[in-house]
Amino acid sequence: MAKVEMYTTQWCGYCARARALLQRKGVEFAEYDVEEEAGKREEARARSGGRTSVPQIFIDGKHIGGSDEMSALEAAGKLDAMLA
Ligand SMILES: N[C@@H](CCC(=O)N[C@@H](CS)C(=O)NCC(=O)O)C(=O)O
Repeated sequence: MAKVEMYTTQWCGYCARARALLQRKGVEFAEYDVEEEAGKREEARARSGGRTSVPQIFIDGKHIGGSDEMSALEAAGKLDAMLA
């Protein structure tokens, strides 16, 4: 099973959407709240090449992007292979 990491906030709708997609698939993921956990906002920005929005999603250390990008991978039928 791939290692999935997601930088989020509690109130963000895109985060809720990304969370729901992974949960629907039964995928476990580590979630870092950039508002609650010290240093995580800066870490997310550094790992994502400067992006400031949440969520920022990583699969096996590879930057996937945000919720829209993960949904696009799902729509293209590519996400399951990355999560396997
Ligand atoms: N297209 C992005 C949109 C994400 C987005 O707009 N997130 C908002 C919070 S719900 C945000 O972080 N805005 C602040 C910013 O862009 O710096 C995605 O699908 O993840």
